[in-house]
Amino acid sequence: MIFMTKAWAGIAFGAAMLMAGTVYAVELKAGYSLPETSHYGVGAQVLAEEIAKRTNGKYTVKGYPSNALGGEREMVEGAQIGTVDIVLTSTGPVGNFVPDTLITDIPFLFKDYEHAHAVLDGPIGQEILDKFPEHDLIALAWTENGFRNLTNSRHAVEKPEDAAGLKIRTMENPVHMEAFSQIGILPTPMAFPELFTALQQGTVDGQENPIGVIVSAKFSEVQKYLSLTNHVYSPALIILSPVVWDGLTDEEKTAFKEAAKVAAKAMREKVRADAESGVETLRSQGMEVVDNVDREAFEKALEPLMAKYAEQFGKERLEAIRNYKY
Ligand code: EAX
Repeated sequence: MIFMTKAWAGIAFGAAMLMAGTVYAVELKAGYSLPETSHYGVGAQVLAEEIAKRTNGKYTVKGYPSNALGGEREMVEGAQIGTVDIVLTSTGPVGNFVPDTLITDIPFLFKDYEHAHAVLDGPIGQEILDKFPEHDLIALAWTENGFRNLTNSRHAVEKPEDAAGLKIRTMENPVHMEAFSQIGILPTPMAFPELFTALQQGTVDGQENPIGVIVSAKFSEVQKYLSLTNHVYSPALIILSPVVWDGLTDEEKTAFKEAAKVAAKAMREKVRADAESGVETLRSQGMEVVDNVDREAFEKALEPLMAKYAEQFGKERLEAIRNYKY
């Protein structure tokens, strides 16, 4: 399957469709990086219900949690060639495929959940989703991973100077790596499936993720300090393979998009609930929580990068996001 070309995958999918016309429903594989109990699990479950309902059972969705289909970068690659049908993923590695998403990964860009939702669900977000087909991917909807927070095994981090010198795993994302370097952190890009072991063995001192991810991935077992940095909003996407998309009727395409919107909303609600309850959970599991983080100092430390971002992404586009009315 791994070496299957897109054309072959298309033929195989076509054959499955013919059978669907007679007896079988078409089962789509939906991969994600966290357990079923996570926000991604909620998203996959709701997506499955909504797609089955809206296509009268012609399509079913089977979830593959916990990186069963590979890390997020591998799953997106799989979607491009049709070996993976659906991916629920953070934007982490997506900028390597669709560079237009990188603007959404800039630290301190979104002020709060409402700001992020308004921008991503509005014309700016839609413009980015429209770029996916040029890169052999279909983005059905924006959804959410959450605001990211720093954990480490060395010491409490309150301000940028405390973080300097730490070896921190980042996602495979150039914007994140650059931002961490700017603070004096040693960024180590790594796929999520390798992260728990890397933390356990001390290959890296820390990592950063939304509270719901830190809870689901059980990072409290291998990390002592949690700093509530909320340094960057981490969007997520529901991605469909173009091999599947090309075989859908117009009505089915609408059904898939509508289903993804419902799933995206359920996922966002779970992210919010986890962020609210998760800090206490992590504390009770023995993490020391730093809640007086000097966020202004972190934002200031990143200022020198902003001129570069303005050049890279366009000053007007950045301002349109920052000043978006919601
Ligand atoms: O999407 O790689 C990451 O840190 C992501 O936030 C995680 O896989 C959830």
